[in-house]
Amino acid sequence: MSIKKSIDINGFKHTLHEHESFSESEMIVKSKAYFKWLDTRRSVREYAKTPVPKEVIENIIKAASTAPSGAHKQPWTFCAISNADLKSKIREAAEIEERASYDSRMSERWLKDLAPLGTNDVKKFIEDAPWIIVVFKRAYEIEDGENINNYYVNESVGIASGMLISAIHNAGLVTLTHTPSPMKFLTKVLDRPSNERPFLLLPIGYPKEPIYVPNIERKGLEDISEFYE
Ligand code: IYR
Repeated sequence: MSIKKSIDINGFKHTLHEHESFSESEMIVKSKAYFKWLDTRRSVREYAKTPVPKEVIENIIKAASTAPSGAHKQPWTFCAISNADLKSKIREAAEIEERASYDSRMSERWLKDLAPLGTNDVKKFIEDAPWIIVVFKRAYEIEDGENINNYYVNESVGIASGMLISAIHNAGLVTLTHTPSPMKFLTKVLDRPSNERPFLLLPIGYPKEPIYVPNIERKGLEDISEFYE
C-alpha cells in the first residue's frame, strides 16, 4: 500500500511528516553532545562592538519562530535593532528604570542574590552589542476592529525566547536576558501597537575579549528532576 502525501482529518488537510529517528546508542550520543554544547552557553554582560550580519539575526529569529504556540497563533514579534540612536534611547530609558529598581524597588535579599552575578543599573551592553532583539508578546490580535485574545501567550513566547537563545549560541554569539522593569518604555520607543507587550530584551554580539563570567554552577540532575518509572 502506498503512503499518501496528504490526507484529510476532520475536514483539515494533514501532510505526511518525514520524521528522522535514531538508534538508542545514537540517541544517547546525540543527546549527550547536545547537553554538553548547551552547557557551554553563558550569559555575557560585556560586548565587542564588532558588527554581526543582518542575515544571521534574520536566521536566529526564524529559528525562534519555529517554537510551538497556543493554537499555533505565534503570538510574538521580534524587534531587531542595530540603529545607534535607537539603542542609545533604549539604554537611557532602561537605565532610568534600573536605577530606581536597584536604588529602592528591589529587596535586600534580591540584591544579595544578584551580587555574585555582578549585575547593576549600568546597561552599557545595550549600546555596545551590534544588535538587540526586543521580544514582544502579542496579547491579542486585532481582526476587523475586534480584539481576539491569543492563548498561553507567556508560555509560547517563553519557549520561543529559549529557542532564540539557543539559536544565538549556535551562531557562536552571546546574549543575556535583560528584564528592565517596568518595560513599558520599549512600547513607546519602538512605536509598537497596543496589542504588543515587551517580554524580554536580548543584546546579541561577540563577547568583549577577554571575557570573564561568574563562577557559578548549574544544579545537578538529582536536584532538578524526579523520575516516576
Ligand atoms: N532587571 C534587572 C535585575 C535583574 C534581575 C534578575 I531575577 C536577574 O537574574 C538579573 C538582573 C536587570 O536586568 O539588571
